Amino acid sequence: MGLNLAQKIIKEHLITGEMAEGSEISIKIDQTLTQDSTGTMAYLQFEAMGIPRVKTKKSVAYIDHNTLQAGFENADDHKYIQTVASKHGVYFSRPGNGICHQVQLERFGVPGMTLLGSDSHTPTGGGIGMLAIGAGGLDVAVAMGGGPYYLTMPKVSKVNLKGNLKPWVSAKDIILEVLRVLSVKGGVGKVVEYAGEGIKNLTVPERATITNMGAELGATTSIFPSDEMTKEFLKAQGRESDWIELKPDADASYDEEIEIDLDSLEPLAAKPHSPDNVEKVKEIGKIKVDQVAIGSCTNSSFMDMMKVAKILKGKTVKSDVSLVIAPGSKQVLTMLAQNGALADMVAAGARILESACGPCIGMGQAPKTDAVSLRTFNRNFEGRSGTKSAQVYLVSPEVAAASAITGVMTNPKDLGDAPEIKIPSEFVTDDNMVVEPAPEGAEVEVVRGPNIKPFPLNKELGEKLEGKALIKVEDNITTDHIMPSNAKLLPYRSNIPYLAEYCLTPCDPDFPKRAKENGGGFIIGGSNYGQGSSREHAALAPLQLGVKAVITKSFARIHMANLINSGIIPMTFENEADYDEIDMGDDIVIENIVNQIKNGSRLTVKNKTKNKDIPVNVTLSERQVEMILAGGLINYTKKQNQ
Ligand code: MIC
Ligand code: SF4
Repeated sequence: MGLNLAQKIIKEHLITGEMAEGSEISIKIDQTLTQDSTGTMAYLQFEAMGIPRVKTKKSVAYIDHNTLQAGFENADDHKYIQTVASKHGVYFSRPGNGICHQVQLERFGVPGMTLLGSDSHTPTGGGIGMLAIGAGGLDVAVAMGGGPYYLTMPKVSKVNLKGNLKPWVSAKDIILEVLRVLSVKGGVGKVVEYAGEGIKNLTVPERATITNMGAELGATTSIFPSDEMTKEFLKAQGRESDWIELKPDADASYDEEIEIDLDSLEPLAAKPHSPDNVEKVKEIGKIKVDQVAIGSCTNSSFMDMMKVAKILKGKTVKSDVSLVIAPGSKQVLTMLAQNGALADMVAAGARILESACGPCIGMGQAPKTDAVSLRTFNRNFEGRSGTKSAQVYLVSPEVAAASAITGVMTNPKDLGDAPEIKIPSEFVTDDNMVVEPAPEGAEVEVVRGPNIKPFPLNKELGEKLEGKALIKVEDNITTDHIMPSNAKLLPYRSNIPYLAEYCLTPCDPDFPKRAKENGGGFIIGGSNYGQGSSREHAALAPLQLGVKAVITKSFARIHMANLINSGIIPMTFENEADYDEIDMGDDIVIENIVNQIKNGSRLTVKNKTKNKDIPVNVTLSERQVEMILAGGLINYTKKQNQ
């Protein structure tokens, strides 16, 4: 039996384990990326490992998230990242150079290579045929040091694209349709591989929109083949020599297959407050719009921006709509400036933001109370925009631009003929905003501002775990709930004690206080707990507050790995109905836990308040068992090196 694309790249990079679905494997990582909101922690952890120089083919540190300098904190973190990167052999992408995923795709991505990034949208690189995976900062630090990346051998799902997109329908609508079909849990444990006639006409940036938002499926990653289209893109980026052809074997098999008919696809939108709450734009109707935001790592390519510019040209943004546009990279912004499209946007009344994440991570542009905000982004979790009552809809650049002009949610088909945008045969390439690391052995002073605080470390697991159920939350809790991010909190990504004061506060403002008063305890959650971002702060903040274990119906992949890395035990109810058997405030005990964990995956949790034994599963590999016993990955590594 032949191999599919994902299996081929995994096979090439396999270090340990068997490529049997569900078993733990480890792979070699060729490239890493970090960004500034997860990067400080990743480099602090890298430094703690004591490895002088990164061992990857290329590691890049981006500054793209914390770009509001309301105080010294972000600027301090940037200086730390720049100096620590230089010292240890990491390229540094300066603020202004663009969003990590967009720049990585344009300038560094190589088909067939593996990329590990401390950001959940790292799978953007799948658009160019990379096996690109998002992970916690500590896993990325290990990979930078040349260590393997451990993951569960995924299933591979094939998404067969049939036909061709009709005018005004775009790549964003494809991924929204996949989300509608599969849901935000549908990709867990899977790689989503795109195939079929329909992929031939999709350009690399369009493919990247699709693989980017595959993160919202909970997938390990998403990937396209590397074909003529990929070659054209790399050639236009002046990197034709990086191209190789990559496709699945003709007799490759897949664990599941879905088909999407591009011909019948229509403009779609994800309604509040979940990326899979998808409906046709024409069915949602002409609701009044207050804000439109165009950009983010999902939709900020040159072609996306050109579509927007063409729609805006000669028009004026409706008087009660605020339109903000953030081109994804310096390359994109330069080209828009050179060809006049930027002038068309500005003339129409668009507010141009720097090439960075910006409003996507709540760094400015919080909408007004109860606002309807249309965004070309990838996440519309409640409150992520900075305004809890805002109604955020995720849409394509075409729908966004059309609606900015009319002031109501608009099916762009109503505008008449669609503009024709061709991918350029040559992009403007100038990597002058990427700083090369200092030569090996050179003296580099790593600058640490007062904002950088030591991160919490867990202890060896004791004989018994005991404490209160500190909080009980429902299904699909995101890391934005667990560790919110906004303009006020992002500056503290290197200060866990401060951040911990806000842990889970969107669910319950008293959680941090209660956790501290009780000396820690347990979190009880529903299914897909921890979906969304890769931020390990969503594990480190609970650790700081003394959380010992999280008991849920199921976990999202990256968050579960981050919990284990921190030595917090992820447990799942054997019978989902037992979720009802624990209430907030109940006293919980797990006796003899070390032996229980060593002897198998089934543990007994005693709810002392209700006098009830509840069976839970702790599904860990042997390596993860050792990590939990040692109190997390750092303690485990130290122990191994003793
Ligand atoms: C996000 O989109 O939520 C982020 C901000 O990029 C995160 C990373 C972070 O929390 O810093 C992600 O997606 O991993
Ligand atoms: Fe940045 Fe938003 Fe992309 Fe996260 S999803 S990397 S915040 S643009």
